[in-house]
Amino acid sequence: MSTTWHVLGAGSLGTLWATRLARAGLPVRLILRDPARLRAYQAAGGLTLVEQGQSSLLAIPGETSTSSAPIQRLLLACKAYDAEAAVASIAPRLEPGAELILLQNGLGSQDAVAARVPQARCIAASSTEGAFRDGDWRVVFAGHGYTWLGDSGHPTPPIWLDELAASGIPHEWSTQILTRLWRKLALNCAINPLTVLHDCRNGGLQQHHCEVATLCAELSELLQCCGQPAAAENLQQEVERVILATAANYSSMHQDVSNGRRTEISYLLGYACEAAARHRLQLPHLQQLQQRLVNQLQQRGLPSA
Ligand code: NAD
Ligand code: KPL
Repeated sequence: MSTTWHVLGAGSLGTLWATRLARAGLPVRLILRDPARLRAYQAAGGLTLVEQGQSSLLAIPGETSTSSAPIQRLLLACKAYDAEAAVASIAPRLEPGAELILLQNGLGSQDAVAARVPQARCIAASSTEGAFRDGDWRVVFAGHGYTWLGDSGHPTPPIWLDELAASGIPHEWSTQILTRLWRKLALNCAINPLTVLHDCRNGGLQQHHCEVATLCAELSELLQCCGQPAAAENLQQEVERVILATAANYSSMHQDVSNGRRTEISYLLGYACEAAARHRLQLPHLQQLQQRLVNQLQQRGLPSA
């Protein structure tokens, strides 16, 4: 009998994972915020995945965090700023040796979660897949990509990677997951805040080449200083490549701001600036960028942390 995949967070990535696992015949249960959300979910009859214009409804069972069933495997699919509280809400249900897969972008939330549940194995993930909700309980699979998974404390891969393969979830076990997370953080710090400040698509940053280059130089210095030289390699080149490859897209932070949603700033630029301060590293452009972004968020009445 396969271990149940508990998925906490029925947003874009949570739905993308839950539906693919369930479609492969694996046992999945969705953890929802409260009884009202659970009732709404049950009324909808399940989660819908829209892929290449085709919709499929998967009747995945739902529950709230207060259900009594023990949890052996949990996919944590909420935003970084919700991760610690979400894990605290299910912590009493974790079985000894439980495994958590943390899908949060940026850095900082993974350590906070691990400190909350020292009895569990925490596996961090870095994903380039793209999905968005086009309605309640519906997700559109927008961008094929890859998910790297790893546990910086224990290099042994978990036994359930073959279940991801069976579900068609492209992935790779990485023994250098921290390097992957730092590299993605640096990319996001070099691109996302500028797209908000210049109110442009990623491609619009081609007009701000010098600003991007200066940020990449400071971010590379930070990565070196934090013991992540591999994450610093050719950073500017990769940032420029991503700007070109995603020129027509709005960055995730731009989308959050323009939809009046909270951003993950504290786990991206905020984390980078705190790390610089800890190392007594002067990175004036990165610090200015953070201040400009905070001002912009405050002007719009959005949380700046
Ligand atoms: P989302 O906002 O679409 O979904 C998060 C869900 O978690 C929401 O439905 C929210 O209600 C739920 N949630 C929060 N706290 C909860 C709790 N205590 N109990 C139950 N549910 C709770 O977010 P997303 O876009 O799926 O992003 C999740 C993470 O994945 C983020 O860190 C994001 O940066 C990262 N990511 C997303 C994408 C993408 O394409 N969407 C791609 C790569 C990485
Ligand atoms: O990950 C991204 C995002 O928008 O969050 C990219 C496309 C790489 C831009 O930083």
